[in-house]
Amino acid sequence: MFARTVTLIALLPLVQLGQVQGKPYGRPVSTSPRAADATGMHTAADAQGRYFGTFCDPASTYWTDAGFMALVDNKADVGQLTVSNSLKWDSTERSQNSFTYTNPDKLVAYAQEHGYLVRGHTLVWHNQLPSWVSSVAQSSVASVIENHISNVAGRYAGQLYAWDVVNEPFNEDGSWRTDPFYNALGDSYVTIALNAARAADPTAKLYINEYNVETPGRKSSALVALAKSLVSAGAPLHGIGFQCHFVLGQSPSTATLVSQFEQYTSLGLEVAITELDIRIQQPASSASLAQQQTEYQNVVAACKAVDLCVGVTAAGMSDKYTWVPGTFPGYGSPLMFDESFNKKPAYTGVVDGWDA
Ligand code: 9MR
Repeated sequence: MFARTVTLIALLPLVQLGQVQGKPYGRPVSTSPRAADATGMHTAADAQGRYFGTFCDPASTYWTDAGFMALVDNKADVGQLTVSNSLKWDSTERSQNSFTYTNPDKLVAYAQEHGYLVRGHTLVWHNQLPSWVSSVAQSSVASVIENHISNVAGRYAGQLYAWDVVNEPFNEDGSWRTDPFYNALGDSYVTIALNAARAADPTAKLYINEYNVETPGRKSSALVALAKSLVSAGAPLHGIGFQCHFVLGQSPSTATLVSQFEQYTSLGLEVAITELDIRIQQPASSASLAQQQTEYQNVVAACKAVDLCVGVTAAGMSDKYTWVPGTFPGYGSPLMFDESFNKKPAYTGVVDGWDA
């Protein structure tokens, strides 16, 4: 297991980590020949020129759980990490213009030392916002966004593969969330945030990240319209993140997901699956775990089928550490390893999704 001491690493200006590692992430990959014996979740992805990764955060109790971190340390299964909480506004700028980076620094240093791609999550989101942001005069909201992004994205310039610049802008009916950003600036806050992120970090891919846009509907249509508008205006938008938080039995087919992805890749944008989990009504059974394997395979196969789908990030590795039961009572078992860190059938589903 890697020692996770924070190693002082010169913050050398890095070209995108993917290119530094010689991987073609972020650009169309041809039907690259499949590597022989790609057995891990990331080795199978890498054989297709993509990545497989997971949410990970030093602020979480699992960071000192050796059994769990052995899963993250296994480069055959994990090639990318997303900071799941410590880069959110309530962690980085808890009070105005006072910034804290202890845990993101630790994660980025660990990733650089051991060769993981890193996704930053997230710069502008209605949730996990410190209360002071809601008290900012509307005339100052743009400068508050720009200052936040300049500081946070600027600190990691050249070190991240991508940022979720804007997270979850829409309501389920496709209307805009009425958060402090939209209330002050209308939909222009998105362009303001993207431009600020581009200025702060010229190399990271800039994403809008959303959930419940994996099937056709008003929310999906709203996001497609936003993407088209931003692309036609020349805004620095590079990708769309599909969170993919699914309920067993209700996850989309491979064909449906491919169609949803292609609404963006047809605009020249890349896509990524950014928070994949498939929750099961408890207690899980051998039948539901087998179905979960099939659904994981279907979802990963959709990414593989779309050249501009650059990778899949799961919302964790083990059922021991997941947000699901606390948010969806009666549901659990959403991930690829069980609570004792044993592989579940879902693990095989991921590998087979890349190898299909
Ligand atoms: O994984 C995150 C969990 O640790 C937090 O407690 C939770 C707070 O809302 O947020 C989880 O991640 C969210 C992500 O940032 C955005 N998509 C929805 C995820 C679940 O809420």
